[in-house]
Amino acid sequence: MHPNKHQTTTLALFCKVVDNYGDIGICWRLSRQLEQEHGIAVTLWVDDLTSFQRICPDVAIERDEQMIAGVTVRHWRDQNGAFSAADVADIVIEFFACDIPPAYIAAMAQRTPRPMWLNLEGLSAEEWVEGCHTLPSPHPSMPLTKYFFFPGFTGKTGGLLVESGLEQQRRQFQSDPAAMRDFLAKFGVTPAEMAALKASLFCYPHAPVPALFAAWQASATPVTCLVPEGVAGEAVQAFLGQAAQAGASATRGALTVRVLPFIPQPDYDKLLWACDLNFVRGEDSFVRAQWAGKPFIWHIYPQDQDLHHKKLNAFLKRYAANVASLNALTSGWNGATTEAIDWSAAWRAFQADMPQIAAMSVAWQQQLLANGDFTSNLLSFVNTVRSSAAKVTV
Ligand code: TRH
Repeated sequence: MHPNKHQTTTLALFCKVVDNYGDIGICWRLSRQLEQEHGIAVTLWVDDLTSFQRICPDVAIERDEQMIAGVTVRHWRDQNGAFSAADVADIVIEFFACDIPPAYIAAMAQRTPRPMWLNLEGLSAEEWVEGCHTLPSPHPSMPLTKYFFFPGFTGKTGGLLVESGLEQQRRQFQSDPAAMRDFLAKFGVTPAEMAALKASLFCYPHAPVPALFAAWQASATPVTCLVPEGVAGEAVQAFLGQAAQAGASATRGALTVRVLPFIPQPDYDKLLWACDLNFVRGEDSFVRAQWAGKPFIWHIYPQDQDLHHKKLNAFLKRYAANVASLNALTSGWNGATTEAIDWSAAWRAFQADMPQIAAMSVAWQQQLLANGDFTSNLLSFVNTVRSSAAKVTV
């Protein structure tokens, strides 16, 4: 529990795992931060404990209710639960418009005072986000209002998830070569592999990994690619000539590929800090790569009709408008360009720009931090709505 506060505010966060690990990854970070930094009693309702366990090995998948890191975790099995007004939290959050159980919504309408109800949206750098952030949506039949809350890259959005001690932890880790060495050695990374340019690889299965591997193999300087088990399985297996299981590794030309276990979330953050370059995807690892302060290449979650290309370009425009090599490699990685790519040339150009990109990321972080952190912004918004509702009642 937060040392200075009584847990007077309660919050229920409903998380439906659509696929992969980002939904629960984000909800889990948010839950922990609400509890640890704001003293809020959080209940995290999650429908898929197996995915949760992969990023948080403390999760017992057979349990209906458990307490992990001060957060009550409830297995959200179905929509049939029975709830009364007393079961409803002060703040109710649904993640990515997941449908919370009808009986819970009915109980929300019966509770006095009404809970603050928020829908947390996905991250996008597109401009329309600013216009939709914090918009109210009255329930069609019940006396309830839901508010949309968006993460984002500007001061007119909710900002990004970032824990208050994160920057200091990262700096401490990155300034301690022995800690970084021990961390990587735990996963079997050898001293020679550590001495090379280290790149972590997390992407969707359709990424052009074979083309990148070929460019790295032909690289003038050695590259170590660290890939968690289950990521880019086919391409990694083809490179290794054996099953892509944790511990497997092979070297061809300048490239060594090593398979790591799929690691707990805090270790994944450290992996990003320990590498020189990170390939990340989706939303949560994408944000963490920005806090790592290292060059990164984003593999965006694919959407129908290539809608994600717009989203990708909106981000690149804000983040890297002036760095041609970063734009080129990212566009190629995401299949967002019609031009044929010479991967070796694209890699060489990007590698030459890496010091400049790393320096640029410091200013980028400052810009993001100026927007405040997502969790505090969310709670300030809750307070603002509550105090204006109180004024109306008076
Ligand atoms: O897993 P993702 O692709 O997740 C999501 C979901 O697909 C979601 O439905 C979609 O809306 C969203 O992307 C855009 O990628 P993401 O968001 O990076 O989440 C991965 C999480 O897994 C993140 O919290 C880091 C964690 N992780 C580990 O804990 N250990 C690991 O070894 C790795 C590779 C990741």
